[in-house]
Amino acid sequence: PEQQYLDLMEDILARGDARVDRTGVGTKSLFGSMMRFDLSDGTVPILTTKRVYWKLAVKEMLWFLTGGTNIQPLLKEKVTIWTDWPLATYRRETGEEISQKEFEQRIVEDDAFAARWGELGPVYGKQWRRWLGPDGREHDQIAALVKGLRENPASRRLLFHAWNVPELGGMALPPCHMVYQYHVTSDGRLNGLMYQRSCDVLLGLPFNLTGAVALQAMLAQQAGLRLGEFVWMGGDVHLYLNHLDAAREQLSRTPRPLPRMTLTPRAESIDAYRIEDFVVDGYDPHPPIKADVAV
Ligand code: THF
Repeated sequence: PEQQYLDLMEDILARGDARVDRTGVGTKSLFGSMMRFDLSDGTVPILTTKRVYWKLAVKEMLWFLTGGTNIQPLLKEKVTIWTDWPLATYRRETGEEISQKEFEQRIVEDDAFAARWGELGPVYGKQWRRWLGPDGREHDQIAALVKGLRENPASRRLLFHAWNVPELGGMALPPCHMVYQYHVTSDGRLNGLMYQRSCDVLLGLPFNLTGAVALQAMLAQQAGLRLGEFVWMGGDVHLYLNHLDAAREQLSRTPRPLPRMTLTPRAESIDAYRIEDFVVDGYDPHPPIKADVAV
């Protein structure tokens, strides 16, 4: 199963179109890709060819589910993967040469500072939990999804979406993993599909896969279903040019068996999960591979 990821990486190295992207770093890019992971045996695509900090990815997913869009709660949980964007804004607007550490500390300790500088705009959490309708009413897509899975499992409308066109301009970054759709089989298994319009294969994708399967496991538990398949689909799928050596290093490694993820006995709602509820067994990865994120 992990081989699909390595094949994708190799394919991008071999055939990717080298082009200049928004960040100015440059990428090698392919368009249109799919991977499928069978979750029914308990395994999850937490990659083994490098260490994936899966708790960070699950904490990020739990933060999305809170509906939050400020990085302060993430930083309180020691998740620093979203700091770069508010930090760049802060430096640009104030001209102050603050270090990342110092900026993060101020966000954590100073609520007013966090409110002013830690906000990402109406990103994932806002759209998932509080999509604003034209009549001023807010739509909780996640609550509607859980209800749909329980009451109407044969539905073909079990999905949620983050590409809220009129609000895109206010977001620090428009959503990358923008649609999640679910499907319940006749024997009570939950299949999930995530569509990602733009995918940083080295740094982002391992996190995005982990977050998506953690969400699928929570949804399955809430709806009394077992896990089926997870399908990932990518649009612009790329390796940043400063990640090519890291990718080659990862490709030189042999995948090990995927770990298993279980949830401790049932949280009473989709909002009640904590990081302690996620148990990953048999995770024996190769060493981490360091790389810088393009902002
Ligand atoms: N922008 C870009 N260029 N790539 C992305 O993957 C990405 N995201 C989110 C938003 N914009 C993006 C941010 N997600 C890491 C992981 C996920 C991120 C950003 C950064 C990262 O650096 N991971 C390191 C470890 C981090 C740590 O230890 O704190 C790693 O080695 O995995 C995709 O959703």
